[in-house]
Amino acid sequence: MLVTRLADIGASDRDVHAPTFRSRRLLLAQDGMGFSFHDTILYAGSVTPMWYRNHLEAVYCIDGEGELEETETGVIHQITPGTLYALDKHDRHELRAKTDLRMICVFNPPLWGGEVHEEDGSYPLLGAPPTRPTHDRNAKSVVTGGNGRNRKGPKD
Ligand code: 9YT
Repeated sequence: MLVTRLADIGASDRDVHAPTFRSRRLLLAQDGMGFSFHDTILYAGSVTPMWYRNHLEAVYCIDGEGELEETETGVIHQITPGTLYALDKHDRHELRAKTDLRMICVFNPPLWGGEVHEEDGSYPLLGAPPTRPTHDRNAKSVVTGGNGRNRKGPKD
């Protein structure tokens, strides 16, 4: 079992600052879950165009208010706590935060950490996620400070 806490994520590649958002990455590829799990704050008044060509992403709003525009069609969705959207077609989109927006984001394949948006609003694909046995009863629990201790990187 892995146990990690937001409060323990220190300055590391798990805490990414971008011009329009801050993303704290609680689970990354090297954690072996097959997805990454982020707690992201998009800043009030910000506009973020995105296009995750290489990833599928599900996003669940837990705080704040905003607007999501599907770039292809111009369709606009209101984003409020309890709203989830899933980019199942690698959809181009733009997120406009009316207030600070707190979003829980899940990426498949998982990010490795440190990724920032490329010019087209995508994240690069850095490598295949590691696999781990799903029924290893002898595996030890891991409690991590969240800043990379106890965790393996893509080159390990
Ligand atoms: C929905 C959203 O917050 N997108 C931008 C950030 C991205 N989800 C991330 O890196 O956590």
